[in-house]
Amino acid sequence: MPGIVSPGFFGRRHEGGQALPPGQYLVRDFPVLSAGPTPRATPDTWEFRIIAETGEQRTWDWAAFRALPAVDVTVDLHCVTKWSKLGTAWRGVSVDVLVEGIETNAEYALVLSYGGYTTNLPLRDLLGGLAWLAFAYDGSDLTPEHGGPVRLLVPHLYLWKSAKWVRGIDLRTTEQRGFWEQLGYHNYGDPWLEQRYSED
Ligand SMILES: Nc1nc2c(c(=O)[nH]1)N[C@H]1C(S)=C(S)[C@@H](COP(=O)(O)O)O[C@H]1N2
Ligand SMILES: [Mo]
Repeated sequence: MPGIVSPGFFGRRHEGGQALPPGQYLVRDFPVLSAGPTPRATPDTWEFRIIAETGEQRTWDWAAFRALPAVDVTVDLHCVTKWSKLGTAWRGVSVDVLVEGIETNAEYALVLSYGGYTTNLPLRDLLGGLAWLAFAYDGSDLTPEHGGPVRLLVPHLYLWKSAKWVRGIDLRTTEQRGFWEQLGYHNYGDPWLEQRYSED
């Protein structure tokens, strides 16, 4: 008899019918992983900037950012250190909304955080409803240890791509590797292909 177990219960299924990418295990808590101290970024000083390869820039302060249309998203998180958390609930602004109308030929993005963390990905992986600037988690303001006031959320890639304390995105015609990518993590980081390290 269909419909007894909600299909959402185990999280969204990948094509293979699995909820968990290879090599991952489930956690119920929400681990904190930061490469350095938690930077002080507060709404009164927070700014977010997109810079295109042409030099065109857009900047939002907190009020302008929060005036943008926001959406609720429920997604699964997969960390390269092998924990996965299914069905996490966020509220944020789609990156599509921020990039809309910017003239660019860029194929690459370098994401910049307060505190100096960076991560890189193809620009198309930030667009088409795949990525958000998240400011709330589980119905509350995003806490500093999880990247508040705002973090990037790119759940289809390993979680190191989801930069906490995000402050900007550079749109680039050439690729520049970010913090973990320079240290030997995979350049793309698809959890379903187990792209953990650069040789994977
Ligand atoms: N700015 C910044 N963003 C970051 C990190 C970091 O050290 N600094 N760590 C990354 C890594 S490796 C992971 S697994 C996730 C962890 O997010 P969490 O602490 O909310 O679980 O944040 C990612 N984003
Ligand atoms: Mo990570």
